[in-house]
Amino acid sequence: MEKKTVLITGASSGIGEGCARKFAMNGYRLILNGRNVEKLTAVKRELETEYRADVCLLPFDVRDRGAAQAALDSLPEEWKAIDILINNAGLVIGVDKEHEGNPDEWDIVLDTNIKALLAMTRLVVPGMVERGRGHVINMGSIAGDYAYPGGSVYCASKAAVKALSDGLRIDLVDTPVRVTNIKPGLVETNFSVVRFRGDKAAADNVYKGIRPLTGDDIAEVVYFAAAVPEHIQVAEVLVMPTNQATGTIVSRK
Ligand code: 8X3
Repeated sequence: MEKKTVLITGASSGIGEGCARKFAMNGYRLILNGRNVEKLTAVKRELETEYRADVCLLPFDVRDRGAAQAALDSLPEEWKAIDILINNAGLVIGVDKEHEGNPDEWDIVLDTNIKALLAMTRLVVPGMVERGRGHVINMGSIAGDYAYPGGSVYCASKAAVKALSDGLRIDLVDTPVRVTNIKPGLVETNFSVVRFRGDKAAADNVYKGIRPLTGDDIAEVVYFAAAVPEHIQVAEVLVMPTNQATGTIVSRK
């Protein structure tokens, strides 16, 4: 059987890296996007060595639509038929109140989490429709279900990911292309370090007294959504640690 091709944005660490590993061990061909070429190269080496995976690196900043278009155009012909797009790249900076936040940081968050996701969808999905097969898996968040203190702009961005996922599912309803919104709760990655602007102690505090999920745990769920038979569309998955109940209710020991 011909190998399927998956494109993962933000694949150099965290959930994206976990997804890269999971799809590599299941025989997919991987196109890995990120900004940190060194880290992407290390991931590529690991996947080639451990799983003999075919890996193509596509480093660019997802916020740069021109760079995204040029990168996709530059793919060798045999890599262009993308079966699964995992729109994973995303971030948050700061825990400021909405009326006290930094507009330049809002731009980075909203441009990455919303506009870049939309741009990647716009670039990749027409090919899926044309080929009559494909799957878009968006990385949403529990944060998109309800706002929490210090999360206003980030929560808004993830609510937008839910709306974009639902909208795309509506727009593709008469095609075989599936759309999934994965909504993780507490996952220990570099995410909180970036949120706290590099303050590692503050980041560690987020996961104190609870066993958080890992990027590999989320990859299990992403892969499940991709691997079920094609007549099954996993529309949404909310996934969190056992001792987390909502975006704000967590039991810590
Ligand atoms: C990340 C999960 O709980 O920090 O999307 O909002 S949370």
